[in-house]
Amino acid sequence: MKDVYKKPDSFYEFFTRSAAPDKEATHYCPGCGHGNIHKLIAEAIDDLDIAERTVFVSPVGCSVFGYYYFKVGNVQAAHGRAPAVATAIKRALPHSIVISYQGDGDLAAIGGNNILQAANRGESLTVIFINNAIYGMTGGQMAPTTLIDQKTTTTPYGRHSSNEGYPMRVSELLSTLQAPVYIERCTLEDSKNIMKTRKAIRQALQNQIDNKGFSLVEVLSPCPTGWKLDPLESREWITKSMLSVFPPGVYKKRDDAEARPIVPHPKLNAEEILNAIGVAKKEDSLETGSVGSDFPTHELILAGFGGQGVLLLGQLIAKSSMMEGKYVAWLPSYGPEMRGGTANCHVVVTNHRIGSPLVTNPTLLVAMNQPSLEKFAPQVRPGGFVVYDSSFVKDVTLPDHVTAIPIPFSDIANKLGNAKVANIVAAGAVIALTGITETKSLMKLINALPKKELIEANLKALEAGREAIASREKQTVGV
Ligand SMILES: Cc1ncc(C[n+]2csc(CCOP(=O)(O)OP(=O)(O)O)c2C)c(N)n1
Ligand code: SF4
Repeated sequence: MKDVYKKPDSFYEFFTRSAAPDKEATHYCPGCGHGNIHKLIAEAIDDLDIAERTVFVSPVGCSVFGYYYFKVGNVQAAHGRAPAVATAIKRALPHSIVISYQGDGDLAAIGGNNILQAANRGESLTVIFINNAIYGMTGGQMAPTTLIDQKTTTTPYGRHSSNEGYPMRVSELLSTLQAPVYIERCTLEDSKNIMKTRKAIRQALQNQIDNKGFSLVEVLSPCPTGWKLDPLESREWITKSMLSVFPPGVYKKRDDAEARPIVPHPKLNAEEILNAIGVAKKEDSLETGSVGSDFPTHELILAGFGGQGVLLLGQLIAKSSMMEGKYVAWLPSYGPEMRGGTANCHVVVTNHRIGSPLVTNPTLLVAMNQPSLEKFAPQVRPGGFVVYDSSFVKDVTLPDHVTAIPIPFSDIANKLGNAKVANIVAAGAVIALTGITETKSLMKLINALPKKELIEANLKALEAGREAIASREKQTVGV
């Protein structure tokens, strides 16, 4: 047999998340164990020939960007909810191979009950549990697995059992349950143990291929950044400090476990689903609201940096439209990272019930910064509008089928004496352009905002936004 040294095929050729998108670097810190474990998983997926049917569920934590690396099906789950999301995928697609990849904050803290219930139900999943005894992504806070006396940003004098309890031993805890078929704890302290981890990951995947039930591999993994050690010291710290608290080994292996029968679930159409959950389809499901049938449907995406107030902008438009008897939806979205991400919200305002709050092809985009324009402008539907903050957005290339409206929201807000009201300038512009809601309804909401000192500037900002549009020809917006 010939040894072949190459990047696993289950990885993308380039990892576009990293600073240099044409390079092979990941976003992980030097010496971080996530990289090792990713590689072991990707090699196993290749060798077991399951890439076509694998779904990788990455929740929140440093592993959140799994989808930038694994060339398989990917779903990003809310913090701690990967086992529930994985359960849904596995049950809907019984032949898929579902990997729930979770950190210790994610799995043992916020998602503690999720993992317990999934393990107890014996879901046929493969869980890879990265135990680095700390919250890495958010800057090194205490996790349930943090060691006694270990210093973290939230236990600066060390963890004390009298105050914070004891390190949680997840493998031991879950192995008391009847259903799981395989639970093993491994470590990344040295090459020998990395090879053991490799074997355990393969076993856990093979169990799922054989449809045996719930398997979990816990991996003691270095977090040099959170531990404030260099990569070599981190490996030594696992040996010196972690092994006595988290002894490696096989905690559960049910050799008697038999392949579980795959029970096909009935496929229901929309009406049958509504009946099954007790919501009978009503004749009036498309009844119009109190605004009349000629009110057009507005589907907006409002986007900018976190802190620019785009979520509030969307809330104000939605609430004010709701006060006027329209059907509305407001769906916020911000990156899973703690800071520095973009924020956006989807807003639907219409005269009939809304099936989904998701806006895929907006009638109008408000872009408060360059990345938002670049990301969402291509989605704007033909005949739609792109209103952008020309104080910041300088490089504008837009599809021919949209109308671009530059307004210097931030410069206008600064002239009014407060940069914070740029989002309200945008609100004035949106209202004037679309007629989505009435200025007086929005003024009522502004008057009720908690920051009373901003009321005057906000009202002026609303008017300034309206004026910026007033000079333009009246156009029909919405569908
Ligand atoms: C609902 C929710 N609560 C809190 C956070 C903040 N948060 C992001 S990552 C994280 C901890 C992740 O730690 P861990 O699971 O141990 O993963 P690691 O980063 O160490 O790999 C927290 C609390 C969030 N994103 N969402
Ligand atoms: S903070 Fe820790 S877990 Fe996160 S990438 Fe860095 S070393 Fe890895």
